[in-house]
Parts: sequence; C-alpha cells; structure tokens
Amino acid sequence: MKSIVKRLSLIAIGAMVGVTLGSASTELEKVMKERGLSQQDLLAAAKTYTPSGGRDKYIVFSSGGQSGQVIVYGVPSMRILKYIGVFTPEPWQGWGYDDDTKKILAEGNIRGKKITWGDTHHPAISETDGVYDGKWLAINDKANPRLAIIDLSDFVTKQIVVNPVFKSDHGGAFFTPNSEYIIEACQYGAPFDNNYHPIEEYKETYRGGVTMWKFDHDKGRIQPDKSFTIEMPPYMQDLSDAGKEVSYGWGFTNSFNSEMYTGGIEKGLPPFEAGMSRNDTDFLHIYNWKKLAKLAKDDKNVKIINNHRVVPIDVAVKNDALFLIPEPKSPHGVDVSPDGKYIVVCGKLDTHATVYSWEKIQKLIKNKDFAGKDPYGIPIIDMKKAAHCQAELGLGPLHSQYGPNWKDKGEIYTSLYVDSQVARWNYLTCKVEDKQNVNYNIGHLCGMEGKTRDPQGEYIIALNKLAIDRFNEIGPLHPQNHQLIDIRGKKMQLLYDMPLPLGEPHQAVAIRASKLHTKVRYKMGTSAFTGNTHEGKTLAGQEKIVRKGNHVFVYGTMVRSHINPEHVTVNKGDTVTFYLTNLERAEDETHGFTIDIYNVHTSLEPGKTVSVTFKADMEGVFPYYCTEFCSALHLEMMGYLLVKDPNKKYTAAAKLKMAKMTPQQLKAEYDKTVATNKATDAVIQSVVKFLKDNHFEKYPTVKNLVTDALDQYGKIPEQKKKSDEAVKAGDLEKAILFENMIWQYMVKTADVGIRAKDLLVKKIASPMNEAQKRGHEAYLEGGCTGCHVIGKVSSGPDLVGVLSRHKDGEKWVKEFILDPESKYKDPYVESMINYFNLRMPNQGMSEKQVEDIIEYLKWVDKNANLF
Ligand code: CUK
Ligand code: CUA
Repeated sequence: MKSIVKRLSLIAIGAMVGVTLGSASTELEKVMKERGLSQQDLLAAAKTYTPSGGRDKYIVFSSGGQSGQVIVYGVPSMRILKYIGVFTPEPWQGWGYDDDTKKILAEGNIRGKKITWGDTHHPAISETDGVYDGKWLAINDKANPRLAIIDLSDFVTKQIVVNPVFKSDHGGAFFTPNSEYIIEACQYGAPFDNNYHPIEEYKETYRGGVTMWKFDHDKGRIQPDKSFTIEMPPYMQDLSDAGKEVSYGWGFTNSFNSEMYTGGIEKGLPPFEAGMSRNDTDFLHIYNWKKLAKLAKDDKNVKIINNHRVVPIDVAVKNDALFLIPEPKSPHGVDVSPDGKYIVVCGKLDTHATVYSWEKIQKLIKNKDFAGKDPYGIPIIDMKKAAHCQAELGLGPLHSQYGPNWKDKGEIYTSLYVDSQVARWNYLTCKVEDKQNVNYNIGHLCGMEGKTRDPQGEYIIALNKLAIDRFNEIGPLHPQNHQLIDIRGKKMQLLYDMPLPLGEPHQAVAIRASKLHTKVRYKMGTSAFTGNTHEGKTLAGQEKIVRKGNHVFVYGTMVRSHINPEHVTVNKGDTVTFYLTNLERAEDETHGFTIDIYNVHTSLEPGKTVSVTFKADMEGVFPYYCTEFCSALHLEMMGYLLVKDPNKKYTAAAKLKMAKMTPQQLKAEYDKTVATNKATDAVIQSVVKFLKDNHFEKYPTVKNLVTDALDQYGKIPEQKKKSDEAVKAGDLEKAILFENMIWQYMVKTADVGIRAKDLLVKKIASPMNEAQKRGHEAYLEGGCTGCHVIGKVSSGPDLVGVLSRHKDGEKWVKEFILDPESKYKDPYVESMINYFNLRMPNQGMSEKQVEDIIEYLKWVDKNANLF
C-alpha cells in the first residue's frame, strides 16, 4: 500500500517536472491566452500583486456607509484587512454583544433612544502639523448626528459622541492641522432645540451650523464640555476643510440650498430638488475657528442650547469671524491646498471647479470690500474678486485630492460624477491634463495622504457609486466598486477593481503603513476601552464564582484549550456576569465566548478582559464555548451553564451501570500515557537545546515564540503535581486525565517551539551564494522534495553528506541525477531501491541545473548542524 502511494507521488512529480522545466515565459503566455490577458493587464497585475506574506505600502480607512462601520484595506493589493465595529453591532468582535462594547454603543443613544444603525460618510485621521500622525481616526454618522473616535493602536472604537443641537450630520469629520478640533457640519437645516417648529418658520427657527469638537490629542477623546457650535443660516452646510499654514485658524464649509427652499411635493409644490437648485450660486462659509473658540469661552457670547455652547450668527459677524463667498451651483467638495493658499470648490451642477485665493480673500476681508450681506447679516465676499481661476473639468465635479507635485505643477485630481471620470489638472493654471474613465459614477476619490500638507504619489482610488457590469451577477443589489489608479505616468492607468460589499463607502483616507504602530496584545487583564485594569481581571488560579443576592459573578479565564470554570449553576431569574480574561500572550491567539441561546458574544484578544451580563431567564442546560478555532482541542474548549428553577422539585435519574476498566488495564494505560509524555518531552528538550545552543535570544521574533512556548511548558508542573496526588489517592482514572493534560501542553509547546526552530535556522544559516540559490530553486522546482527531506530519511535517503558518501562524490551525484538508470545496478543504489521500494527518476535536468544543485548541497553540508 505504502509503495503505491510513493509510486503515485513519483508520477505526480514527473508531471510537475514537465511543467516547471518548460520555460517560465511559455507558461506565462499560456495563462495569458487562456485568460485573455493583455500586456497592459500583466503590468497592472505586477503593480498590485502582493506575494504571500507581503505587505502593503498604504493602509486605507474607508467608511462602511450604511453598515455604520469602517473598512480597512491595503494599497496596492486592495486586500480587505478588517471591518471595525463603530456605530452598529458587529458580531465577530462581540461589538454590541458584551458589556464593554454595549457601553460604547450606548454613548450613541439619542434622547434615550437606542440606535442600531449608522450611515458613516467621512473618516479622518488625526494630524500633527498638518500631516497624518497615525494615532486616531474619527468618523461621522450622517443619519444620527454622531462622531466616533477609533484608536489606531488597536483599531477599536473608543468613544461615540452625539451632537446636541444637530438633527443630521454630513460634513464631518475633519481635523484641524494639530487635531485641536474636529469639524462637523450639520447638512439638513433643523431647529437646534428638540421642539416642534412648523416648516413655514424654516427661515426663522431652523438653523444650520458647524460644531467644533475639542479634541484631546493625547488621550484621543472628544471633550464635549469644551466644544461649541457656530450658528449658521439654514443653507444645508455640506463638507468642510480646515485651513493650514497661511490659512491656519480658519475653516471652510460649503453649502447648497441658499434658496432655503422647503419642498412640499405632496401639496402640489415643486420638489426639493427643483427648488434647491434654482440659484446660480450657493455659499462657501468662511469662519475663524480660532477666534470663535476664544469667544465661545465667554458666557456672554454664547447661547446654551441642550447644555451646549452655541455662538450666534450676529456674535460671529460682529467679531469678523464669519463670511460667505458665492460658489457655483450646488457645490459639494471643498479642499484646501497643501500650503493653505488655495481653496478648491466643485459644483455638482456646474462643469467647473473654482479655485479661490486665500490671499485675495484675506485682502477683501481686511478692506471690508464686500458685495453685500445675506438675509442674516453675514458679509458676502465677491466671488470674481476672490477667485484665482476656474477650470472647466466636465460634468458633475465633486471632490478633489492633491498629488505629490502640487507645489510646482499644481497637481490635483477631481472626481467627475456624471462623466464617470477622474480629471488630473493644475489648480495653479486651471489647465486640464489627463482624464481616466472609471466604472461608474465616482463620488469621492482617495489619494495617498492626498489632503494633508504632504501628499504622497503613486495612486488614486476612485470610490464609485455604481458597479453595474463589473463583477459576477449576484442579484439586484450590486457591490460598490473601488478602482485603483496608477498616477505615476503621463497617462493615468486603471489597475484594479475591488468590490466592496458592506455599504456605500463615501470617503476613504489613506496613510503610509509605516506610520501606524499597533499593539500585538493587551497588558494582561486590561479593558480595551479604558486602557486600565479591568474590574474583572482574573489570573490562572484566581477563578471563582461569587453570588451577591440575585447576581452571580463568574471570574473566569480562557487559555488553550479550556475555559475555567466549566460548570456554572444558577437559579432561574438570576443576573449572571461572566468576567473573562484571555491568559494568552501568543500573537493572534484570540478566543471567543458565547452561551448558546442567550445572545451574548465576545472576542478576547490576548491579554484582554471583558464582561458579559445577562438575565438567566430560561431554565435549562446551555453549553458555552470558545468561538475561535484556537487549537486542535478548540471544540473541547467549552462548559455548561445550568439554570435551575428554585421553585421546582427535580427527581434524580436512575444511574446506569457501565462497564469499568480493570485495575490492570488502568495501570497499563497510565504507564503508556506517562511514557508518551516522556518521549514527547525528549523531543522538546532537543529543540530547546538547539535553540539555546544557537542563541535564540538574539532574534526578537524567535525569542517571542520561545516565550510563548515556555509559557505553555510552564503549566506542566502543576498538572504533574495533580496527577501524582491522584496516583497517591489511588485514583488512576483521574491521574490519566491529568497526564493527558500534560501532553496537551507539550504539544502546544512543541508546536510553537518547532516554529521557532525553523525561523532560527533561517536566521543563522550562512547566506547562499548565487549558484547555491539557483541550485536551491532547481531543487525545489525539480520536485526533489517529493522524496527527499534535508536532515531526515523520508521516502528517500537524507541528502546531508551525500557528496562525501561516494568516491569522487560531486561527479557521482552529477552522473546519477542526469542519468539515474545508469547506476541502478550499483550495489549501493540497488540496496536503496530495495529499501525505499522506489527508484530515483530521471528529472530531465540540464547540466547547469545539476551543477547548481551540487553547489546547493555543499551549502547543506556546511550548515548540516542546523538540520
Ligand atoms: S459625500 Cu458621498 S460622494 Cu457623503 Cu462626502 Cu460626496
Ligand atoms: Cu479558544 Cu477555541
């Protein structure tokens, strides 16, 4: 039987050799033909393909739209890395299914109402000196005026704040250059208070505005009591951007519906869309947030509404802190240039982008050279006098991002919604340079740090609203389509289509991956949300169940592969809290926890403590278990919650009589288990010796693995003690189980230990020269590994020392590989053939390849001690 398997594998290898020895380019041509790929496609593939284990240069944070989450992916590979739970429950992360995350979600309740969905639009990364610092991410919820702060050290949402005066929030989040504030604009005009006001009083009682959220940059938290709102006319404030450098201290927010039209289609009035697009221009709001922040501190300058400071329009106007500039028809994006000198605004219903000059605006303000006032008394700056130039881009310009050559070439990219294009143009000269078709109807576009003081190059991502025919058919609801565009050449090149099936991601921001510094594990017993020790922190040996009245507290731990405790019995009607700590230190050893039917779930990354509380309102038996496949005995990582009705009498079931093992059989099993453990331990000790002899401690990644391994190994003495006690007490049955537990720890130790050894070998082996590298390649591709394992006898002999095994070894080996049959009668070869029941096949290698392989075998011999 065994030999049949070996023969089959030989045939397979032969087939493989046939393929791999054909030249790589023939293979490539074949694939291109089969899949209908052009040279251009191949180039695009080479620019985006990331080999296994590879990393991306940029990390993108995309809004998850109606999912209320954030999507994280890499560029250029466009591989999705994470969905971050933000405004809505996310089951995998336990987001909204354990006490700790429920608390964060509850911060987003509005007027006592629990809200379980969100419409995220605009993510923003915190800035220091106008460049991304990789510390915090903010994102808004348009449907329910809220902002969330995500910690980029663990990619977890840490805070949700509700806007106290707005009834919607589209234009957020935007950081000021030193993250002093986060700008949030309201969009749909509505009363600031929570009372009823008839729509006929829109102009009098409905308001727009911009909230300046004070941000504690070190702690990463919004400080609501230090924040304020700038009252604005009900013009539907849209997107914003903060001024920088020369325009530092100022904010820019555009708007549509300067008509203040209020709709009423059901009353026979023209609909909103007609009334709101009548005027040729709307207004860009220009405000001095620095000055307003100072003013807002003084009670006499503010109205307090819903416990929140609001600076009224007239106070802002009186202090020269609020102005308007007309902007073309239904504007959408506003984007300040990297040096803060220009402000680019696009009009959805205009074919132009307008570039305003900050220098001109400032002069006009200084000279009080205004074109008039709006109905609320806000000075209006003349559009023509403030404009630097206008670029005719195409239909439906929306948003802009700056390119790396912004300084001398005015490099900027603008999305054209109606034309389904990205336009590259020069905002200094207003000349259009290139256009790239996208599929279809692009909204935002995402440059690499493209709205900071330091835009990076290479790529623009088109965030398209429609996919239509781009992907396989999956029913009427299509995925969104993010398209990666290479901007390095004179012509832009479309590289990749990525479907995003989570919600409509309006905006995305990209940051250099090198700027992110994330945790691998939490400090043991930490709450991920406070960063402090969790009240439920429990270490091994401290597990307990405590009853306080009708509330049962379980202090539990999770570590491969058991949950401690494993039985929890409570009364029906009790409130139960499980505090759980993941005792693991090993990277990526996450456990999950659920109790069947009780609708709770949590994720425990290494070191984390969480709590899960529920009312045990159903009688019965409820298994609980670990929900992550964390080890070979993951399915065994379980326990039982037993809920008794205290008012019921239970009769005990009659015990079944089961056959038992004889004492002799028990003793034999015990001895066998102990012997297996001894043998396993010997393997571990040999690995440990190897690691020590080769100074594993010099290599941090290896050292980490060894620490993880020893962590597991360190748990053995305690189990051994218990086993020995059981033996003494004459309970061999129990002793066997403890010996089994020891074996489990040994397997886990060996698993990580061997991984450490492999890594160490790679680190300390002498480097290969070019011929040896080629030889190694030929050895792998030639299928030699099908029968040979270096350092071991497997289906063929060990190749360590093969060159000295024969007289004139190099020559002998060369002849043998090139023509094995010629040596089948050689007594040594014959004995091998008999032993392995296999013949060395002719791999059809070239002489050059064989020479390289011999060089590789020399390298093997040199490093023989490592195998
Ligand atoms: S908005 Cu969607 S394309 Cu919400 Cu930023 Cu412009
Ligand atoms: Cu822990 Cu599965």
